[in-house]
Amino acid sequence: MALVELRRFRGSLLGALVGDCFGSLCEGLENVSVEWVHRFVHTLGGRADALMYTDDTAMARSLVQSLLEKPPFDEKDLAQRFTTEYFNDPDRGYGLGVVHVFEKLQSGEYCNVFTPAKEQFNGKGSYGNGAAMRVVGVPLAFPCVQDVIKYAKISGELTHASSLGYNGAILLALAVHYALQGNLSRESFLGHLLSNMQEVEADEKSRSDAVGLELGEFPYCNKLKKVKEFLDKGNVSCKDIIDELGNGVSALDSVPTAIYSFLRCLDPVDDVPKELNSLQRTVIFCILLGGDTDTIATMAGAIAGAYHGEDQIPEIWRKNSEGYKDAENWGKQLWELYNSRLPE
Ligand code: F2R
Ligand code: MG
Ligand code: MG
Ligand code: MG
Repeated sequence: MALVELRRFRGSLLGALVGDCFGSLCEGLENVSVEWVHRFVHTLGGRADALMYTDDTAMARSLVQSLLEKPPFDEKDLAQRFTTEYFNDPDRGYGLGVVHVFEKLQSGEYCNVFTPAKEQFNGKGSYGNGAAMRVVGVPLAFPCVQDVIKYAKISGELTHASSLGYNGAILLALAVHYALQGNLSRESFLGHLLSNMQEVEADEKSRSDAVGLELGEFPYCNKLKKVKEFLDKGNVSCKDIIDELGNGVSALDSVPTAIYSFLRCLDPVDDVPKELNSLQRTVIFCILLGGDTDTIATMAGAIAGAYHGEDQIPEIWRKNSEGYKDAENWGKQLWELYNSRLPE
C-alpha cells in the first residue's frame, strides 16, 4: 500500500465541512434556483459571519475525536461523545428520531450502547442517512478495506440499526477510501464499490431488511448500477437524478446520489459557475438538487476532497465554514494515524 498525501486527508474533512455549512442554507427546499446559487457563490467574500455547521459535522467531529483519542475504536466512548455533544448543543438540526437514542443513552438505563438504536421505529431501526453523513473519519483512520467496512458498520449501529442505515455508511466510507487512492477511472471506482457492496448486502439481515421495506435484494448495488447507467448517458437532468437516485433523508436515497454527484462533477456541468473547480462544482451541484442538501453535499464533499485534495478548497470557502481550523488540524492527525497503520 502506498503512502497517501496529507492534502487528501485535509481535503476530505474540509470538503465535508463546506458541503454541510453551504448545503444547510437549502436543506429541505424542493427547488434551488441557479440564480440563487450564482449569487451565493459570488457574494461569499462579503459575508460577515461564517456559516454554521449542522448535526452532520457535529457528529463527524465526535467520531474523529474518538478515533484519535481512543484507538483503535471505542464504541462506548463514541456513544458518550454523540450524547454529550447533542445535549450541549441540541439545535444543530438533528433528525427527529435519532434524538431518542441520545435521550436513552443519557438516561443511564442501558448498559449496552447499541440497544437504544435497535428500539428505534418499533424495533426496525433507522434507515436515515445519519450514519453515513458522519462516517468520513473511519476511512481516514484505517487503510485496510476490511477495517473500513467493520468500523463504518459499528459506528453506524450506535444510532442506525437498520442495515439500510449502516450499509449506507459502509458505502460512503468505501467511496472515501477509494477516492483517497486518487487516479482511478470512474469504471474502476464504481467496480470496486459494487464488488464490496455485493458482499456487504449478501448477509441475512441486509437481505431481510431490504425485502421487509419492499426494496428488493441488493438495493445499494442496484443504485450503483443506476449511477453507472447515468454516467454513461452523460447529461442526465436533475429531475431524473431525483426520481431515480433520490435526494431525501434516507441513506438509500442520498448516498448513491452523493457518489454520482462526485463522479459527474469530474467534468464541467451546465448551471454550475464555470470558474469553479471540480470540488466546488460537486458541492454546488448537490445543492442545486434540493432536498437533503447539507447531507448530500457533505458526503459528496468528503469524497471529492479525498480525491482532489485541499488545494481545491479556496481560503474564502474555508473561512466561511465554522470550525475549519479543526478540520485542518484533525486532517493532519488522521493522516499520521492512517500511515502508522499501513502494512510494512
Ligand atoms: N433532520 C434534518 N433536517 C430537518 C431539520 C429538523 C430539525 N428539527 C430542525 O429544524 O432543527 N437533518 C438531519 O437529519 C438527517 C439525518 O437523520 P438521522 O440522523 O438519520 O436521523 P433519524 O431520525 O434516525 O432518521 C431521519 C428520518 O428518516 C425517517 N426514518 C428513518 N428510519 C425510518 C424507519 N425505519 N421508518 C420510518 N421512517 C424512518 C424518519 O422520518 C426520520 O426522522 C440529515 O439530513 C441531517 O442533516
Ligand atoms: Mg444536518
Ligand atoms: Mg443525525
Ligand atoms: Mg441533512
